Amino acid sequence: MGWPSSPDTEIEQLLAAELDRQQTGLQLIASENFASPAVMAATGTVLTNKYSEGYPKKRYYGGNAIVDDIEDLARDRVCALFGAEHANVQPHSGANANVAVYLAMLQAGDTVLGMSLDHGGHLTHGSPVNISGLFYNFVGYGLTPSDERIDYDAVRDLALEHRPKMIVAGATAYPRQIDPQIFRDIADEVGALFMFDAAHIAGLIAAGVHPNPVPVADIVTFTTHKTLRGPRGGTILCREEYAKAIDKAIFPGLQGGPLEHVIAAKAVAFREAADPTFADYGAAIVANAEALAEALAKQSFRLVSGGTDNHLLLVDLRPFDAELTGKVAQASLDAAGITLNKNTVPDDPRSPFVTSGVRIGTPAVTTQGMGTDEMPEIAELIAAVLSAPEDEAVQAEVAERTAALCARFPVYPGLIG
Ligand code: DSN
Repeated sequence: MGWPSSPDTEIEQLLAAELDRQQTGLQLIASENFASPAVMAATGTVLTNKYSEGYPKKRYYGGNAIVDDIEDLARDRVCALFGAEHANVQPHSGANANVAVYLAMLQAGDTVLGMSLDHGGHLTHGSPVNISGLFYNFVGYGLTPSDERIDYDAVRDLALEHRPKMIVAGATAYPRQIDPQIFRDIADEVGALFMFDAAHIAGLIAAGVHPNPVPVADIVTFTTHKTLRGPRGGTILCREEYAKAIDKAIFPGLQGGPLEHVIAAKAVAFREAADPTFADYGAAIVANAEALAEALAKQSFRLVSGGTDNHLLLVDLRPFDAELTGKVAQASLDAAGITLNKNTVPDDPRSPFVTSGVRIGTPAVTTQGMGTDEMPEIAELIAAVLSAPEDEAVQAEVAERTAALCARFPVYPGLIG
């Protein structure tokens, strides 16, 4: 039996609508990006048909000689990109990558230091509703109130007090550079393992814009679809001594068959990130974030920590409008074609479903070619909407201006869905 001959018009229409949404609106979610046509093409290949549990040369099913070459290429490329000894490119997501590390390196109940979610960490860094917080004894560290930067002294004090088996660095809503060496020194002082979750900044590291944690961390995890601009998925890099345990934790510990079409796309993305132009891209992401921060500050928004030195800004809305919540801001900006996410600010009195802030990222707009000249206009559009968050006429007018701006920077010319 063959496949149905009629096209799936329902899905076709939805894909076309999503392509239109992505191209006519501003994509400012800090963890998103536009993958290259080559990356997207690799995900749509016959590799989706193949089962390949195991690892190159050690598979459970036949027919994997070519898949082995693809996975080896992905592993070699990512090791070369970051200077790593071993890579596992099979994690389906960053969350899976992190949980696999815990499974490999910890026993249930072990103590781990991680950045608190409400200070910019991640669910998998010990949130009580996540497997990390349910199975392990995570102790949270956070920011110094005065400058809203990681309180490294407190990290050291907590490490000395709790003697963790592992210290996790990395964040999802932290606009500043993270110093891997300070974490390494603290981990060494207490005999802990050091894991760096580089999900948000992997692209900035590959571009040479942020320090590479690989030489000092025992294990580095990241997603491939954020600043790194690859397909959705995760990767783990580690020292050779942990390779066996990490591989075993991903399969058979946590996952089944790897997504080899995604692994091929990861290989494509790793090659793209090794291209000399990627360094310019990484620098442009940060320059745009700085310019956007400056422009938003001029519109009376408060930037957590006073600004940024990575790809994201955390905006405290309260000085702009004490009544305006992140939830309302996200919805009204969405209606104007500006996509970002509500986010708690440090010590936010509002819940994570409401929040007093929004998170804004520049990786996607930078990919489409916007530069520092466009950032004041983006800040102006955001301010116009948030000055009258319930005003549908303002939203409609800004949606038109947003579409006009985006039309000058087409992302996928010729693509129809
Ligand atoms: N969802 C990602 C982010 O937006 O930061 C983290 O997993």
